Amino acid sequence: MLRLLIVTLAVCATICAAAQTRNSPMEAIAHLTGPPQSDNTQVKGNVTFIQNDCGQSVHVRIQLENVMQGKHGFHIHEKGDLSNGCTSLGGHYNPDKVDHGAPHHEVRHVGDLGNIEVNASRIIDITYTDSVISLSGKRTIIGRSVVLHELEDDLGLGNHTDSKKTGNAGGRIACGVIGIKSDVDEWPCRGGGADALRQSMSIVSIVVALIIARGL
Ligand SMILES: *[C@@H]1O[C@H](CO)[C@@H](O)[C@H](O)[C@H]1NC(C)=O
Ligand SMILES: *[C@@H]1O[C@H](CO)[C@@H](O)[C@H](O)[C@H]1NC(C)=O
Ligand SMILES: *[C@@H]1O[C@H](CO)[C@@H](O)[C@H](O)[C@H]1NC(C)=O
Ligand SMILES: [Cu+2]
Ligand SMILES: [Zn+2]
Repeated sequence: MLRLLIVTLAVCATICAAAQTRNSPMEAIAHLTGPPQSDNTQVKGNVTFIQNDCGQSVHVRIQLENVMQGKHGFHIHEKGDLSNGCTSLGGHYNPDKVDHGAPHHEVRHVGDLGNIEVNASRIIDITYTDSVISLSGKRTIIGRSVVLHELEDDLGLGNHTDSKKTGNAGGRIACGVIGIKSDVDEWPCRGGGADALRQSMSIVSIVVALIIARGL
């Protein structure tokens, strides 16, 4: 009986450890294009997202060209539906139904990534980290979209009526749907996924072990 108990606990420990180890980061990509601008050029490029494990921050790299110099609102929008170009992607991804804000604000839409500032080269290549968006879990941004706006996002601080909804960032000059890029078989934390199963199995084995121990 004691041997069985030890074996059970060992199995549990192995499963628990397996649930905490990831071999490679989760990676996603969106390819962006947009409608012709006033000078007939189109914004193009990509945005990549890397998250090393569920619950961790996401590293965002934005590589775009043909963007007009200046600040442009940059958000995750709720839908991945391009049937009407950038206009059918819905509003800012906002599962908490709160006001629009800046990335560093306590109150913000999940999708509020602030502004990007483009210099005279009209090319941008920047990387930053956000701790609110996620590639995993119930609120994954996979299947949603990125949208670049014509104007500066006022971060909810302006006095326009749309300030607390959209940041009054104007039209949509480029967009793309966020898809899986990395070679990862299992995406953890997708509500009730493999992780939850592993966890409940671990709990079951502990309970079984305790019952056996009592019976000794
Ligand atoms: C993303 O865009 C940059 C700049 O245009 C390009 O060099 C890079 O190859 C692109 N990456 C992918 C995966 O398409
Ligand atoms: C303009 O931005 C690009 C891309 O982010 C950067 O490589 C370049 O050095 C910048 N140019 C100036 C003059 O700051
Ligand atoms: C807010 O409105 C006032 C009066 O209409 C205007 O003078 C001011 O520039 C506006 N501020 C911002 C940040 O838009
Ligand atoms: Cu937007
Ligand atoms: Zn917003």
